[in-house]
Amino acid sequence: MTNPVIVHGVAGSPYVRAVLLGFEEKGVAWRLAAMGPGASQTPAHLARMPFGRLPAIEHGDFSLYESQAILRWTDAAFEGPSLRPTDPRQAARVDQLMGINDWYVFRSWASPIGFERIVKPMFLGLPTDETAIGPALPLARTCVATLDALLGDQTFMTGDDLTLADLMLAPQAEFFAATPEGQSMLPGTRLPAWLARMQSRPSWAATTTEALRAAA
Ligand SMILES: N[C@@H](CCC(=O)N[C@@H](CS)C(=O)NCC(=O)O)C(=O)O
Repeated sequence: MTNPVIVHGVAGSPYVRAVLLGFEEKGVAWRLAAMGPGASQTPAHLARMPFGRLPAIEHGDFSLYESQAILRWTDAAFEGPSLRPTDPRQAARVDQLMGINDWYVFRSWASPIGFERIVKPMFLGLPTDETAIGPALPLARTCVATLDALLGDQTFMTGDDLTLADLMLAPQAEFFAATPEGQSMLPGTRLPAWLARMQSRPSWAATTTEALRAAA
């Protein structure tokens, strides 16, 4: 497969990074079609992704949005190491973790906490709204405790092998770990060591914000 998957997104977005990690781990060629500020709400992007979120991908005449779907398609459509176990219980655990990512991790670690602490002050020039963070702290703590318990002493989230669950969760974890709330909640759990294992992979180095900006 020589034509690259076109990924519409921005460098630094955890969801965009999750799908890029999937392409890297499978050895699939991709190209980031970098979007500018506010571009997610333009008619051109809304035609690709009616909910105005990132990423959306195109491959030949096939287009797709929703990161879980993109990751599952990537795993099923391309050669390379399998990123979803065949064992039904382990596969169910992967699906559970991907659901936890979308429903609980994103809604606390990423938005509001990461958005208020990192995106607003560093990228939008706006002050952090402290009142938005407090209500998210209980859910953020539940996410930390739950993911730590599910990880346990395993290498990856569901066992010895890297899966789609690791690829979705690790970018969110790195984002959260850069906030004061993450720096207070994560130490003492097994999550920092798991994140370090993810950060040591070649796929991680190939998808940093710096690497994406250099390739643009
Ligand atoms: N359910 C979507 C969520 C994607 C999402 O929320 N992406 C964030 C960036 S990490 C986004 O689009 N934020 C709004 C924006 O950047 O304009 C998916 O799984 O792809």
